[in-house]
This record gives sequence, structure tokens and C-alpha cells, in this order.
Amino acid sequence: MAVSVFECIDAHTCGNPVRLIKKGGPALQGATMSDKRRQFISEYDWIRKGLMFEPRGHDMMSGSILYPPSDPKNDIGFLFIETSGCLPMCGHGTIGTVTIGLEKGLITPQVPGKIRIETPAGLVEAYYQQKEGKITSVKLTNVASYLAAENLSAECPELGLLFFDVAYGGNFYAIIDPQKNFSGIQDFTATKLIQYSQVIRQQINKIYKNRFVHPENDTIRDVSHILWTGTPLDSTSSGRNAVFYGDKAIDRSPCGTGTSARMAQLYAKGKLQLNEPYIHESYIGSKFIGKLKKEVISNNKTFVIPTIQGWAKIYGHNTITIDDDDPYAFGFQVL
Ligand code: PYC
Repeated sequence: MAVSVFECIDAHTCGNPVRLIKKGGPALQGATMSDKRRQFISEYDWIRKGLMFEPRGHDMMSGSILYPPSDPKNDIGFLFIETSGCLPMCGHGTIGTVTIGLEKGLITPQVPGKIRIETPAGLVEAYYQQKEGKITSVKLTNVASYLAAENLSAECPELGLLFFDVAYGGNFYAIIDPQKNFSGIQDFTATKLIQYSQVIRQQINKIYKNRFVHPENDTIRDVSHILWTGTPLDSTSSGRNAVFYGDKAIDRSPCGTGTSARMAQLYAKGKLQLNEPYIHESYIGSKFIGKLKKEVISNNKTFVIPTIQGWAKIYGHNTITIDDDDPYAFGFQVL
């Protein structure tokens, strides 16, 4: 009989949860965060399941574990653990982890004001502002993002044929804009969007099998997230989304990797310029400010470098145990 103990700090980024595992995470050997991610998935996925799923977590739960950087020029490495698996990159998770890490003294940047973070998807830089010991805003320079495919289609229950684009912003997103069979997220409950997403994601990955693979890291593949769009709640915002992830979640934040993918898509279609602010609303109306800093050509493909700005708040300290005599030691989901 063994009991594993995890010291966690819980926060939310614009409404979406971030649970930083301060103590109890496993030592990992890999040379990069991508290698460490693979080792974690094969040997320690029980930790993710135990801490993210019910009864210790919930459908939206999302977390991170800190690692020393592989390259001494960098400050820290982040492993993301979520109900959806170990994402290559998580924007709201990074904003939350940076906020917790700085406020609680778990991250000490070499250059004050800037943190160089190794993530499984690549290097991410975070610039932060602080006041009276609190981090008030975090701006990420995310991994290179791009539009991967346009005008694909799949059948959606009740709605019929839907057209979508696929873009990469740290994860692959199917982006579904308002069209003949879909009037926009303002006309749908989150529950309905979840029901549709569960089916349409499965269809997309069946019809377009092996089509979406990152050109420089083939462990990053397939459409994991569905980004539905619609009319913003605030008329001064640029857009609003409902991002589906995991099996039952709609992101409560505007989604960092989703906003990056959305901006890459709009840029490729000539609908967003470099340095033009893109104020992105979540389903609950919280906001990230996005921008595209520059264009980069690599592997004959045009990428853009996005920045995402948001905030996070710490709300709890949590010592969580996983006792292997608990029938629900490794969590469960009610689908
Ligand atoms: O902010 O990138 C993000 C994210 C991914 C899944 C949920 N949030």
C-alpha cells in the first residue's frame, strides 16, 4: 500500500484552472521537455489522471510541473498535465504557472521581467508586470504558429455539413466560423457545443488521419481542440471563441494556443496584420490581448510569432494524496 503526496498551488487564468504541482512530481531524464513529456506519458500518466480527473480534479482541470532547463540560457521547463493528456503547449497554463511561480518564489528569472521557458512545443518567453508582490499581467511570446489547411468539411450531428480550417498555435485547432449551418456560439449552450465537438473531432481525425503533423516535431499531431467562433459579448473585442478540449471541457479562458492558431489563420487569410491587437473573448467573456510580432519562413512554410497577454489569480494551497487502496486513486470521468 502506498500513498503519494502532492503539494499543489491552485490558480485560475481568466477563469480556467491551473494546478501547479510544487512537490511530488517525478524526476524525468529526457534531454528536452518534449523527451520528458514522452517519458512522463509512458511511466507517470497515473499522476496526471489522479490529479486532473474527478474526484481530485474536474473536466476542465489543467496543471503543470516545473523542471530545471536543459539549456542554461533558459530559466525553467514546464510540463503540462491536463484532462486532455500532456499538451505540447498550454497558453492559459503558462500564464497561470508563471504567476504562481513568481508570486511563490518557485521561479527566479535570470533577467528580471522576462522568463525563458522550455515547453514540449519549444521555447516560450514570458514578460510580466508586478505590483505589491502580485503579478498583474503576463505576456507570452508563443511558439511559431501557422495555418495548416483551409476549407475542409465534416458532418456534425443536428447541424449537418460544417466547413473549417485547421491551424497550429502549440496544438492543432479545427476552427469553425459562422456559416450556413452554424450561426455562431452566441446561439448555442456550452453543453451543445461539447456534444457537437465530441463527434466532429472524432470525424476530423478519421477523415484527415495523419494530415496534421508538426513539421519539426512529429510527436505533435492531430486535431486535439475545436475552436468555435461567434459574435463577441463586448463590441470592442475582436472575436469570441468556445474552445473544446479533453472530453467535456470548454475553456473558460480565451485559450492561449487557440488564440495563437486563430491569429495565424486570420493572418494567412489577410484578415489580421502584424502588430494589430486581437482582443479575444472566452465563452464566459474574459479576455486575452493577442498580437502577431513577425513572420518567419521555415521548411518552406510561413509561420507567425504570436504574443498573448492575460492574467491569473492564486486561490488555494492544496495537499493532495493518491492512496493506491482508493478505488478512484487514478480518477474517473463521467461522460
Ligand atoms: O490556453 O492554450 C491554452 C489552452 C489549451 C487548453 C486549454 N487552454
